[in-house]
Amino acid sequence: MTPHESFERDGFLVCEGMFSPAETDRMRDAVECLLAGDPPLPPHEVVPEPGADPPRLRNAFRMHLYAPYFRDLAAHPALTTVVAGLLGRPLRLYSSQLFLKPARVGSEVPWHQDLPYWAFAPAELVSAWIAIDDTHLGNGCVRFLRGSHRLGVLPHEASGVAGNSLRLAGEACPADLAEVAIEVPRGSCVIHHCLTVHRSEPNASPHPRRGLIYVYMSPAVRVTDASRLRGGTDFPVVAGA
Ligand SMILES: O=C(O)CCC(=O)C(=O)O
Repeated sequence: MTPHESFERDGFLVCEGMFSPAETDRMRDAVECLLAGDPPLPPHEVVPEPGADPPRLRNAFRMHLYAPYFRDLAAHPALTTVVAGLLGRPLRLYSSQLFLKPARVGSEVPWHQDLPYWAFAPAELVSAWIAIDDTHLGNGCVRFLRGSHRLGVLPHEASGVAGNSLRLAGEACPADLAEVAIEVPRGSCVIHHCLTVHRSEPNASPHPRRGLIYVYMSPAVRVTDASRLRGGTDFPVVAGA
């Protein structure tokens, strides 16, 4: 089965070891610099971990707008070759995000699809989730419902969770889909469709579980409501035609 066929079947694609240990160290260092305020991110681009003492960040958004390193990394050929194979060219970057899941206090991410957060059509966006740390059941690895990307946009409701304001409503998702927990070594990349239902549990471990995410869009994607998009509507091409 080709990576494309596997992605079409499951709604996600695991690419173990996409980045070398040295590249992953560089990502980790860039994340740690960012957390130390270099470069500074505006307050509206970060979300603290609720109740953490001392304070910890839960999320950062759109780092590529503030830090050239994160902008350049979005165009890394290892990433764009696989993603353009799924979405086509020219490949555009929508956003970048950090899900930092700090040691012991990292909170859950409720079941959700990504597209209901955004204002795009058609549903031809994917998120490339890069593991800065090894991920496993004990530190809140991401979990997908296999095949859920074929269900269309499901009803969501307010979650009350900082950084993840939406969750799947009630019984929106059929219970017979298999939940797949993604345990991968650092440097791996897991790509998921914008309609694939996913979640993660709290991080109970003594180490952070940091995920760096790039969201890419196909050439066909258009904005349906610009007022709902933070960060503007200038989407850089990261892999040309
Ligand atoms: O990193 C996580 O725990 C969740 C990530 C997520 O929700 C996403 O990539 O859309």
